[in-house]
Amino acid sequence: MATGKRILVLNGPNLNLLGKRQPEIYGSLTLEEINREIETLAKELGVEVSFRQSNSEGELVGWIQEAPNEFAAVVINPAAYTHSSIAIRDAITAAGIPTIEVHVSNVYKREEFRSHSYIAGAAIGQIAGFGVNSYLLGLRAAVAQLSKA
Ligand code: CA2
Repeated sequence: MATGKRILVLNGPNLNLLGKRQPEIYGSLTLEEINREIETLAKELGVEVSFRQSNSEGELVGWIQEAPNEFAAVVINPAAYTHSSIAIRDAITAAGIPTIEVHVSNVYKREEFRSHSYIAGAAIGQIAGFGVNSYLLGLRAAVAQLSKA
C-alpha cells in the first residue's frame, strides 16, 4: 500500500483540449498551466503530485487500480466519464484510497445529463464550478483527508 503523501491527479477525455477550445465554458488555461498551479500548491502543502490524462476509460481504470501501490489519494476530473462510467466508479471503490472528484465547470448549471455523477458516490466529495481552483480545492481536500487518517 501507499506510503507518504503522494497524490495522483487524473484527467479524463478531452481535457487535453483545455485552453484551446470553448474558453467560455472551460477557461483559458491549458492543462499544463493548470498542472503547474497544482504543482506550486503541492509544494506549499508539502505533498508530491503526479499528473496523468487519458481519453481512454480503460487506461483510467488501470491507473486507478494501480494507484494504491504508489499514491495515498487521487484527485480526478473524470470529464464525460463522470456521467457514464460505472467502471471508473468501481475502480475507485476497489482502490479504497481517498478520491476527490473535481470539475472545471458547474455541471449542475448545464445540460440535465451532467447533473448525474456515477463517481460522486465513490468519492469523498465533489468540487465543481471553480475553474482551476476546483483542482486546487480538490488538492487541499485530499491533503486534509490524509491528515485526518
Ligand atoms: O467541467 C468539467 O470539468 C467537466 O468534467 C468537463 C467535461 C464534461 O464532459 C463534464 O460534464 C464536466 C468535458 C471535458 C472536455 O474539455 C474540453 C475542454 C476544452 C474544449 C473542449 C472540451
